[in-house]
Amino acid sequence: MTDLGRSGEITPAELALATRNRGMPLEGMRHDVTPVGLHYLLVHFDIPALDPERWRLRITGAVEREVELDLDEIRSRPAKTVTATMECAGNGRARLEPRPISQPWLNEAIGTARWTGAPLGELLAEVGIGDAVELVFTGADHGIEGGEELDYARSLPVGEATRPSVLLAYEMNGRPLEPQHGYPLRLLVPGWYGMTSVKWLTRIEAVTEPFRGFHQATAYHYKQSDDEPGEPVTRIRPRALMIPPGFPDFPERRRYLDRGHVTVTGRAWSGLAPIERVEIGVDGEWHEAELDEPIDEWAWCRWSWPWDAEPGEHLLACRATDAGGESQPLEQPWNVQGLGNNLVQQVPVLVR
Ligand SMILES: Nc1nc2c(c(=O)[nH]1)N[C@H]1C(S)=C(S)[C@@H](COP(=O)(O)O)O[C@H]1N2
Ligand SMILES: [Mo]
Repeated sequence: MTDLGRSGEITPAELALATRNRGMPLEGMRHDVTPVGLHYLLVHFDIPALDPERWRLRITGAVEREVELDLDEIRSRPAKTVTATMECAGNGRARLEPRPISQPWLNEAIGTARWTGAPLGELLAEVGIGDAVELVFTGADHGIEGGEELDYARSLPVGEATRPSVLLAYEMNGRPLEPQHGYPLRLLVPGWYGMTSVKWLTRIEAVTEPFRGFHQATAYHYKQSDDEPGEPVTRIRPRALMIPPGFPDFPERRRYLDRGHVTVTGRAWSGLAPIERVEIGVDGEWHEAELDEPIDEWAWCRWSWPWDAEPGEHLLACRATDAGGESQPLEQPWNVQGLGNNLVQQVPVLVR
């Protein structure tokens, strides 16, 4: 295995997805907060063109009081800023063999942003959601997926949706959301894989039965075959990634570096529990990295490890463990949709 994942023909559909959506180049991990243009991007259908003057958020369904809010009304509510690491549930998909056909991520579907918005729980307390079990979040984007024509929509149990860090976010890194990241308003659910944070939000519906829409009940499930229901994908599994050290060649991106002292650095995160430990592997031998404090409750932490690099070919690896004891596999389990693949990253390097 190399750092570039599996071979096998890339289909035209995968290539089209890969050119529309982008990953964060791993050297972007040198920033605590990812510049917006480096943050990963995933859009299923087309980016909607929403006029902020005409745009409204409707809160409907099993609520005591239905409301329709414009952007100024949401922006004038008490605001909160949360720095959160977001990761696509499909990150690592292109390493699976056989490779599920969807966005072919290797490692780079990640980013950490400072999201500002109105806490959702406070708004829900005002409209009253008495006997609702879930909230359904619908985006303005529309398309066909799984043979159905639909809007992008996902639900969350009430207890998760009302956590204090869950935001109706209108700013990313101190500026209005860019069109591709959900302008004018998106949901932000720290700790959960990215599909939960619905962009271009137009409707929140309180429901008394679990939502069965495609993006909730069929997509985003861990399964071994298409005819089993599988387990829903929820929170982000632990992962550590390193900034590949040295310099690359083009176009193969093999890594080269000079012998002697090298500080190997990267980031680690988990949506399940705080990161407790990061280990660095050199040719199969593991060493303890030094871990910094996370930059916010739901954001990644920086780690570093001093390496005295000897000439020759080496295989570097890194592995995170969180406070719940969850870690990363060395052999990757496969699933139909290619989700939650937090296989240990391996970076072959040539030391001169
Ligand atoms: N409305 C809508 N929301 C969406 C999506 C989408 O296609 N439409 N993609 C989801 C997925 S799969 C991910 S990983 C994140 C990506 O957020 P980003 O592009 O801002 O990084 O948005 C989620 N929210
Ligand atoms: Mo995603």
